[in-house]
Amino acid sequence: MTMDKATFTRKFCDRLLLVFGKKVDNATPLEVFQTVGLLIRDILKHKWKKTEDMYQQSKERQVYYFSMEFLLGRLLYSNLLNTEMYDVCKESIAEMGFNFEEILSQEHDPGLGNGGLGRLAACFLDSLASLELPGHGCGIRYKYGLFQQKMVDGYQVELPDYWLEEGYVWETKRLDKTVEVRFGGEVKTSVENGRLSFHHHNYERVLAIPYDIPIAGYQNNTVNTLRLWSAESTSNDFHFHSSDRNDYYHYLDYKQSVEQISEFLYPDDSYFEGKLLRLKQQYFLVSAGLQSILRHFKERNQQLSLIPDRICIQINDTHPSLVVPELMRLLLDEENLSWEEAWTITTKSVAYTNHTTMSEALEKWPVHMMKSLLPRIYMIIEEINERFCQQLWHDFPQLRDQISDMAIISFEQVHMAHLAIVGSSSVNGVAKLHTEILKKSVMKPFYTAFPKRFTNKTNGISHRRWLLSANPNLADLISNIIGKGWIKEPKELIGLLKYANDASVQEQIAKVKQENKTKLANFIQEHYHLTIDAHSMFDVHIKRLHGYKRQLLNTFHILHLYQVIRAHPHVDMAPRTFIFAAKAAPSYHFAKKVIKLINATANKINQDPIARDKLKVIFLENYNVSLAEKIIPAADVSEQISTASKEASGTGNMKLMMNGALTLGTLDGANVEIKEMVGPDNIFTFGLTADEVLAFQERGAYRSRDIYNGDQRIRTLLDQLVHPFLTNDDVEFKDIYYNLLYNNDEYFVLKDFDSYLEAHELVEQAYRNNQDWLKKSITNIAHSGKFSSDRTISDYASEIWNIHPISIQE
Ligand code: 26W
Repeated sequence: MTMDKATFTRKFCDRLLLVFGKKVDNATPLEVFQTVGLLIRDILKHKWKKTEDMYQQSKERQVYYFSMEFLLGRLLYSNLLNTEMYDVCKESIAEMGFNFEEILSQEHDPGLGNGGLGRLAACFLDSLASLELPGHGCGIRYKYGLFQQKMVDGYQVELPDYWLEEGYVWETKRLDKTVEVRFGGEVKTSVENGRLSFHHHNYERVLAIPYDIPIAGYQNNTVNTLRLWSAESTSNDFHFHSSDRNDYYHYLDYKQSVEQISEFLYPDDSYFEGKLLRLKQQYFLVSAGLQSILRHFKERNQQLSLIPDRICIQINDTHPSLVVPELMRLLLDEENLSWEEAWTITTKSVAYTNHTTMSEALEKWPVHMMKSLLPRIYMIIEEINERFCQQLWHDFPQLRDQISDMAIISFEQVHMAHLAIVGSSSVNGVAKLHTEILKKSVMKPFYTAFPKRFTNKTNGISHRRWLLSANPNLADLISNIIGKGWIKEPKELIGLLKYANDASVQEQIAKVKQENKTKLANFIQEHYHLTIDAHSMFDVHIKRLHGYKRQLLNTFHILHLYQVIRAHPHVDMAPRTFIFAAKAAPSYHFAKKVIKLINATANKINQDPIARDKLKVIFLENYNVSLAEKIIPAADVSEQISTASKEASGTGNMKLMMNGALTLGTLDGANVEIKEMVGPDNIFTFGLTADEVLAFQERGAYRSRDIYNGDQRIRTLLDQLVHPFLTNDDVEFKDIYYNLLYNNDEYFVLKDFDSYLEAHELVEQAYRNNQDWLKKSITNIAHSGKFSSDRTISDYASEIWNIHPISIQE
């Protein structure tokens, strides 16, 4: 159902009047955005209903992607493309006298995720719908998303992100789909008809209210659902007419404790903290999601044994791994199945994706917490554990001495990764190297016991968001050269390869890149009052701030370059602009110091006339999806420099490659596969390999102090940290200094420094040979089709989910 411009404009004016009581000449940009959003939502609603009906009738399996995070980004632009309303809307808006870009920027970017894991979930939803696959998201509607980051005197300051302030135009509240989730209390048992029954008493009741967001496929009729749950209180349990005058206060306490559950997203990324509220959030998501799926299933089916044929639940890391005991609970206690029946259904329906091997990120809940918050769930976990350990003892004699390492409950902790592996039929890593590390080390005994369960699914990104929408000029150029087929079949990007040496194509690619760089330079001028040379090399390091991602190594390289310039003011080098953007977890002291260091470095260098036309450094605040969309199209160099073995995959590497940036990276995560695709001439790799890092760690053979002693450049850099050089004092960066020298540099920053500098030399040489650089750039774009999430989702669909496209007829 598309519309012509006149109809669109007329409907727009009607809606504007109806909703805001305004005429076009006095509407604000926000009102215009919301009105357009409502009109596009109307279009989607028809298709949404059709999709739901078709799925309801079909016997095909559907997948539910359970995730604590969905980092969607703004939706208007992509929904306009998806519904083929882009041109009509843009022209109509312009004719009414509004600035289209300004209207788009009114949409509050929902920050319901931390980083890679949440953004991956959003790319997957996009690909599921675009491939006409029946797949939905299940998450939490946090009232506050990831904090907004402000820089104050070079320090990160966190402000609340109240993203719902103006309402969220894409969501629909579904009160009729409310379910109840229970916390705390006690469990009593009784024997009824010869069967042990479990009764839950004195629990706290929490209402879970779903808000649905339509997820539209690209120019097809599929509209899937992202269902986000909000926690609300119920007043049913309170008898306000009783004589106890404290009832009212008890009620308010209860209301507050319930609403807290979906209040905010935890800002921790790759670091586990055993906070009770977080455990509440996880169970809330899992219980609400499963109840609603089962209810829906039972509307269509009688036989519960059909569940695995109709439903698949993918869990995004271990955060939703309570699906295993919760599904067991529902089947045992509510549906009266036997343990064996329930276990077969559960394990056949659940699949688990691991996103990290770092021990500090692995979730282990204290037994006492689980027991008191979720008494029945804990009983079920105990039983799962008991049976699993028995099975190991009987079926895997070679693993007998490892049972305590593999147990789900040990040392008074519940190991969620073990629960997830035991309770599912599939375990996957997110890049080849990462999956090998899981199999060879982190999950080795599980792999020995269940080799077939483990597979790799290398991550991908939505080429529609990260190329078609974020970089429309490049997208148009590509379509002019190889046709539009790549939008639906991203593999077709490979057609560009034969133009890699074509002077005219190179020139056009260069022109688009230059326009994007100028646009970013203007943005920086406007918002930061900093002039950067739009013709300098844009070297980009954008991702969460974490020790293992080594923003510190990048900063040391910059400080080293500065040192060289100060010693040789006329040194011949390509002018460079270093661009950072990153949020640090509010309690991650070291990461916040690195932010301050980057800002202090920027301050020093940007003000020094000696460095004026060679070096600029800028830290862009509040990194989020919308900012990424501005930076990535303008990047020349993509910094992917994690300590090898630590970055499970990385997805920023893919986004930047797809936009023609060249990777400067370690052989970590998906960088390895990018290198395999583009070949060694079209990527710059350096540093320790994953095997070397793991060997150093095992043998305890690394000594950062030796490197400090043996390398004058490093001594100079580190000593600057504890002298008044970047700031006026000598204490600001002492923690970084101590971390490197006294804590033995956990992430091998000093070890990889030399090799990183050499790689940078090669980058510079390559950049100076403009034609050769463009050839490399085009080669990267051409090979990036492999890293579309369409490929990833096709792999999940055929190898894990066993789901098939359902074409929705108009
Ligand atoms: C419990 C604390 C916590 C929070 C978040 C632990 C772990 C996480 C996530 C697993 C962190 C994360 O986002 N991991 C990233 O996932 C991406 C998608 O697979 C990968 O590309 C990144 O390499 C990985 O760091």
